Amino acid sequence: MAVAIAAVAAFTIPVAASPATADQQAEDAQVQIYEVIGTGTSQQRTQISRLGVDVLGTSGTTTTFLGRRSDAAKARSLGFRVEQRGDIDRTPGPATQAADEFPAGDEGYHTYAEVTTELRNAQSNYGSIARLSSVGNSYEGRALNMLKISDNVAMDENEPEVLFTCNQHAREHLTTEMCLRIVNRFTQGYASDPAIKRFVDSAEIYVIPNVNPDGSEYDISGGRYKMWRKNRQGSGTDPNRNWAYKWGCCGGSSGSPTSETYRGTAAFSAPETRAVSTFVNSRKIGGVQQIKANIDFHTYSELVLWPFGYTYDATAPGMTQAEAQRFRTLGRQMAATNNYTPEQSSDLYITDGDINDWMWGTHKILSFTFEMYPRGSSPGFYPPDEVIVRETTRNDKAVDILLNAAIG
Ligand code: CXA
Ligand code: CA
Ligand code: CA
Ligand code: CA
Ligand code: ZN
Repeated sequence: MAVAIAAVAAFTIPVAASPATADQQAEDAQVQIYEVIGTGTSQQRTQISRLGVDVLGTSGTTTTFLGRRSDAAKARSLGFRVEQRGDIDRTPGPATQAADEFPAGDEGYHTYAEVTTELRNAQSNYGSIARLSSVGNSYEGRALNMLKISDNVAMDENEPEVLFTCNQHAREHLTTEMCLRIVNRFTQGYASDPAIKRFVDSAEIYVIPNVNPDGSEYDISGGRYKMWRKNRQGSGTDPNRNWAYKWGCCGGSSGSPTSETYRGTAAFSAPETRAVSTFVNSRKIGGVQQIKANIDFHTYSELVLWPFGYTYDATAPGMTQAEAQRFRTLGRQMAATNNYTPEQSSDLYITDGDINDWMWGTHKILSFTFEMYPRGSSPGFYPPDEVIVRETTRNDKAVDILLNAAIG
């Protein structure tokens, strides 16, 4: 409670307060990386995430977050040891400018334009099994590209559907590469690999490589990374706190627009989550949801997560013991193939308005989050492009397990 009041005060008081010096303002605006020691339990990590700071990841008993000096002070006042690690320069560039490339040395990553080109190429090279569309537009007007992969791709066949989503969080660029890996594997492998052919012939696979293209373009604009997480609507909404199932219910998101976990003004106030959800809703045909399974890719921490995020309880209204067991079994099977750690997402910390809770809570879609490489805070969100192949192929078997679960 005290935290929420402080957050509100931070927005209302400065109007009347004596003006801060330029130096003070610059220092306040400067976000820094902090490590909080002694956060080995989900309750402790939830305490940190409830500060409204940007939790970058957790490793053992240390949680790394991005925030201001005042946030570090709040964590200390909760009794944690907090150490500063480094700081971030977010000098803004023009909002809608396309980024030509990733920062020097990381050109192997795909910009939004490069992703679009890849998807167009997939459609033109494999037109009978790959079809490019868009589920809508981002806040700044970028098409939210989606590639469908299936035999008879132009037809809506009676086949189980599976959705892969990537890049809800701007700086999690490795996830976009994961979606491109899925696209390339299932198109290029179709003619030669019988296992791939079986998946493509018996399912309808949807891939959305950039759920948050405005954010990821902003993150790489100007030739250096900005550690940006949210979309680019106002001060930014956290897409993964903006989904409509128990939105804002449980202290797992923030009502403050400058918070890194800002939930937005309403569920689906972000055009990006709204568009993806409208697509998913449209796949409910004759009362039957066609999409059976989903992986939403994030970085980092090497985790396989499942719902619910809003409660520590494994069972809840809409999640029976048998259903929870199904998530656990499937999550563990997938994690056994990529050596990630499997757990219910609230074992990490409480979230509300996340994608998995909505997919399962609203549509009974088996929805997982994969937090990809690395396990710990180095190299964090910005692994060198040399690791892309290794860290995306690492999930091939897990993706196949999910497809098999959907095909049944
Ligand atoms: C997460 C993902 C899905 C449900 C609950 C929790 C973790 C995710 C987040 O906080 O949205 N972590 S991340 N990628 O560092 O932001
Ligand atoms: Ca590139
Ligand atoms: Ca088909
Ligand atoms: Ca269908
Ligand atoms: Zn994320």
